[in-house]
Amino acid sequence: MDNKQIANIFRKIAEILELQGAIIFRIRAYERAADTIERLGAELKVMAEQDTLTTLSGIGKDLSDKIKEIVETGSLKYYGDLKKEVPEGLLQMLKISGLGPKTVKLINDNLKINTIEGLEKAAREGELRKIEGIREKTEENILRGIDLFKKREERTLFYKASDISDKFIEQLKKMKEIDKIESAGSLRRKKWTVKDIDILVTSKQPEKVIDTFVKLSLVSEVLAKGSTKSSVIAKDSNLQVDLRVLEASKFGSALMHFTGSKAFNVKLRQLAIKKGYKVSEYGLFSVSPDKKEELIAGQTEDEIFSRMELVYIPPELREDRGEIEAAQSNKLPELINIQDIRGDLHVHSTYSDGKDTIEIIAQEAKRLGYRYIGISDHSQSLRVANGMSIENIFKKIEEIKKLNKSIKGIEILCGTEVDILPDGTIDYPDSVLKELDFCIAAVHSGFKQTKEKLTKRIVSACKNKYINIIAHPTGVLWGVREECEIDFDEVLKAALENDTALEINCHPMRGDLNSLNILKARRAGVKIAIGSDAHIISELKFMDLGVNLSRRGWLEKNDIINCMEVSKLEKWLQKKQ
Ligand code: DGT
Ligand code: CA
Repeated sequence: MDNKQIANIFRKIAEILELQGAIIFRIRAYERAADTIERLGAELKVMAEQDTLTTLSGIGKDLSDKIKEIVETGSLKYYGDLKKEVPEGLLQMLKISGLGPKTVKLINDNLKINTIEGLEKAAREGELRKIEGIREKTEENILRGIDLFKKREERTLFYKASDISDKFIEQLKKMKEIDKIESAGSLRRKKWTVKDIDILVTSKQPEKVIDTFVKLSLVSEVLAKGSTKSSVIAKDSNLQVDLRVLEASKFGSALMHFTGSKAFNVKLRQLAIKKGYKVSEYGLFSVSPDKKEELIAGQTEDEIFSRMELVYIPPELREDRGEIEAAQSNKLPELINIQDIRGDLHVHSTYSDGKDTIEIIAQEAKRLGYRYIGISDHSQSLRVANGMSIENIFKKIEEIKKLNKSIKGIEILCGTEVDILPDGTIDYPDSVLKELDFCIAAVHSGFKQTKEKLTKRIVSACKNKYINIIAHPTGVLWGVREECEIDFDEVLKAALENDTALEINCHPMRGDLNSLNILKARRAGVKIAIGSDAHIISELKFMDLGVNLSRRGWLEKNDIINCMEVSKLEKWLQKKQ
């Protein structure tokens, strides 16, 4: 377990204690310990081994022993026991965004509600606002939180699901009875979130494959087991994994069908009918006037596309957004790969809330094959993220100058992720912005403003001649906040007129812009920056997720500023001034 996971356990303990009405002193002790751990540079695991945990502020003998227990065993008995003391439903209620232990306790004390269903009913009926201390607004927020919670329970982030799917595939590949294996569905289309995992294999011994599948150590529950099909739940997740065993002759058509999307399948079927064919999961058939069907393709997707006179359509594009028409006239975009990314412009260092120094980030970026790396720390107003004072910016510029001389093979660019404040002003004056190699601007507060106000804030940032990129434009946060209402067409117009790029923020919690907005940006001619938003070097790999999104949004190299060579990028960044 890493520091973050340990801090999380302490936060959860504090929440449960608060639910139970424990004395504030005990609650605060756990919260303080979590704060300390989150800010810690060193690894708790190492400190536990060296027995130096009690040197940390707020960590005495008791908490030190608890950390050691977590490090050694991967869990904490006290936490397990504590969880058993409260109804499961109350713990579930704590998972709702914007609903803290104090309010949960208040609701439970007054209305004896201890399930999410009960909470939703009471909120819909306006019962909550009758409790002293709960306003109508709180009730509305709770309902919104419940919606987000349900969505989060129903779907899993791609990056988690793909990890689980890879593990299943790795295990299944060991079976000599399996020939081909692929994941299908939204996972293959690389959607940001997926409902379930669909795995297709070919084998001459389906029953043996199914028998092995349901017994994999990765399985927590078997939902269904047939002779060629089975559904299970993956361990440590809510995720359903479906396995289908197929004959080799139908693998291509089944893969195409179960990859979807549904809208794509429908469109493809219509096209097939126009051509005198029929397409289904069982193959591509020619249909004679007397309705006799003859199989003409099915083994591979290539073969089916080719018989339909379509060039191969990558799964990420199969959403019925014009890709079938484009494939008919060979006008599909040339999608990018991770190798096309020449640098990352959205990275946080120890100058704000990042965990690594600029030097370490630069070395890692170089190892990843990047030609440049942009360090974009938070600005002064964002205190929760240790936003940088103006004085520190000048220190950072000097440090980067020195590092650029000492580290060869990579260019370090000095940037910022400056706040667009609620009143629309930028958190640093132009006199500071102009000293930087590039500027990203972002909204981090005032999300509840009207659509007009929010749009105006972003548009005015686009117009600032030092601002090159707008980060996570819609502010969406998985399970926490929906996309803010902004007039996206207005934003596109301002971005285009002022040579400002919009960001695809790769952080798994964000995925902002979504693929539809990316496609709109591309069609409008607006440039895109793909930024990992890494706060530790291990997160630089989130870039993969942004590349997936860019593919779903039809982007080509020319659309993306961090596919440019460094000299071209530097010219582009200067273009506004
Ligand atoms: P998800 O699971 O919600 O993340 O998204 P998908 O696309 O993986 O949806 P899923 O798992 O329900 O179905 C997998 C594929 O099977 C889907 O992309 C297309 C195909 N499919 C499912 N239901 C239908 C249907 O009613 N008609 C057609 N044409 N295809 C379907
Ligand atoms: Ca699916």
